[in-house]
Order: sequence, then structure tokens, then C-alpha cells
Amino acid sequence: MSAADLAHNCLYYMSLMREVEDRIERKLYRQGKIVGGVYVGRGQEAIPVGTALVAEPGDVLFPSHRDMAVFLIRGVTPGRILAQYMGRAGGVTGGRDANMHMGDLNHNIVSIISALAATVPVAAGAALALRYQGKNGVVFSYFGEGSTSRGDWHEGVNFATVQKLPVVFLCNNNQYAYSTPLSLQMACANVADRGPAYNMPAEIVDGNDVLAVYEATRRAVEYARAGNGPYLLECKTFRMTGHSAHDAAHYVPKDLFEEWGKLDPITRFEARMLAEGWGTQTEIDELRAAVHREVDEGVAWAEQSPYPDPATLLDGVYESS
Ligand SMILES: Cc1ncc(C[n+]2csc(CCOP(=O)(O)OP(=O)(O)O)c2C)c(N)n1
Ligand SMILES: [Mg+2]
Repeated sequence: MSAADLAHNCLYYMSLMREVEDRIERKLYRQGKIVGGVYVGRGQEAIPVGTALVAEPGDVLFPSHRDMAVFLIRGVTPGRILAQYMGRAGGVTGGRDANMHMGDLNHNIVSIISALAATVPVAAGAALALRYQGKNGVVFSYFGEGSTSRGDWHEGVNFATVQKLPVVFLCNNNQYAYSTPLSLQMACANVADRGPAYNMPAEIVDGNDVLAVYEATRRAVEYARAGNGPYLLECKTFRMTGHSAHDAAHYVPKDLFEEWGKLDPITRFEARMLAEGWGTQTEIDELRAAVHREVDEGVAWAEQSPYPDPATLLDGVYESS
């Protein structure tokens, strides 16, 4: 892929994620059309985009609740995601859940579950399964910095390192876990500091620079795919919203929002594209308009999708033979 094509993809998926989430949080939620909770990754889009663009089709991804672009990049349409939030039959879970608790094994995305870090040992298990099956896939395990203080995280990481499993552990360090700042929930300055305790390479990257995330992910994935074991990548960023749509984040000092707002991954990358000659202002404007249209169509598709038929309630609960 040429540098210009890669840049275009990066901008397209970051903008698409921003637009779908803005529509959910700032419009549909306020119109009462969203059934469940709303957690967005505003300001963090470079992380799911820069990582998931590296994944091969046979890789298995375990996104967390601020990683919507993982779904978009793997081919889950905005319409299905919007229908998910509206509790419709066309949603990823067919109306059984109504926020980011979704996965799609057709796209090798394992569902998010609410208990934080509970999927980390599962990700290690998926990597072990890939090894038993003789496949050379890599598992992408996503989580926030707060989740790295849970026991499940340590058990999963320990198992993966002892077994030298092909897992890339991807931390979005947005500096808050709900209202708890990093310094109140762990004694290390960085999540990457946890790597050496497990004899695991760990790297810190600017999580608001999509190409830096992309390059670091390539290094991590190459290391894991070659059979060296897991790799920890800490992407430093900032949560540019409350924890969820109902939280105004009064506990976050205002100057932090101002400071990090200047590092917005999308506006920053647009400037880089122009400076590097990867695109023109007209192309950027067209991309933005196309994203807007695509999300309009997604909302229309989701709104015409019915609520699930109660007769299907038990579908997918029990395995039928
Ligand atoms: C075991 C567990 N404890 C608490 C919660 C409630 N909860 C959901 S998200 C969240 C904050 C998580 O912080 P972090 O891991 O840093 O991820 P972020 O939301 O910042 O992306 C909390 C406390 C939960 N879902 N699971
Ligand atoms: Mg956090």
C-alpha cells in the first residue's frame, strides 16, 4: 500500500468512528433512541485504527469499549453498529444487547463483555488454540490502563508470557478509569512498566499519532507472529469525554481537555497529510462529506430495522445439533 493510500485509510476510519459515535452520543442518545449505555472513544481513534489496520484476516481481535474502529475496519457496517445501539434485530447481537458488548466471529472479533480484563485470559487461550491448530495468527487484546490493575489481566498476561503465545497486548492509556486518575489506581508511572515483571517487551507510543501506532503495532505483531511471545504496547492518549454519555466529567481538570484537544488525532493527521503531500484539502473535504453520507445511510438503515421477534429470544443461547 502506498503512503498516500495508507494515510487515506487512516483518516477515513478515524473520521468514520468519530462520526458514528458523535451521532450516537450527541443525537440519537438525546432523542431517546439508544437503548443501552454509551461509551465513546473520542480523541482515541488513532489507537483502534492504527492497530486494526495491521491485522491480517486470520488474526483474532478482542476490542474493548472504546475501539469501535476495530469493527469498522473488519467490515462490520455502520448500519449494523447503529442498529446494535438501538436494540434492533439488524444489530450485531440481533437486539440482545444494546451497546459495545458485541463481537462477530465471521470477522474474527470476539465479543466484549462487561467485566473488565475478563477477556485477557480468553485472548491468551485463543492464541493457544491458534497454535494447536497450526495457524500463524496473532491475537490482539485491547484494554484500558485501569483494567491492567485487575487480577484477570495479570493471570492472562502471565500465562501468555510463560507459553510464549502470539498475543499483542494493546493498552489505551487515557489516564482515567471512570473518575479515577492513573496515579490513584497504580503505583507505576506507565503501564509499560509492568512488562519487565513478565519478561515481556513493552513499548510506549504516542496514541494520538495514528502512524506511530501503526508502526509500533507492526513491530509488535511481527515479534509475536515470529514465535517470540507476547508484546505490550501502551498507547498514551486522553479520554476527551466523560466515562459515558451520562457523565459530564467534572472531576477532570479543564486544562487537561484544552491541552489534549490540541493533539486531536484527526485534525493533527489532516495537517500531516497536507504537509506530506498525501492528500489535498479538497480530498479531505470530500472524505468528510462521504463519511457523513455513509453515517446518514447507516442511521436510516438502523431505524428501519425492526425490534427482534420475541419468538427468537432463545436463539443462540443453546447450541442445537
Ligand atoms: C470488573 C469491573 N469493574 C468495574 C467495571 C465498571 N467500569 C466499566 S468501564 C470502567 C473504567 C475502566 O477504565 P479503563 O480500563 O482505564 O478503560 P477506559 O474506560 O478508560 O477506556 C469501569 C470502572 C466493570 N465493567 N468491570
Ligand atoms: Mg482508562
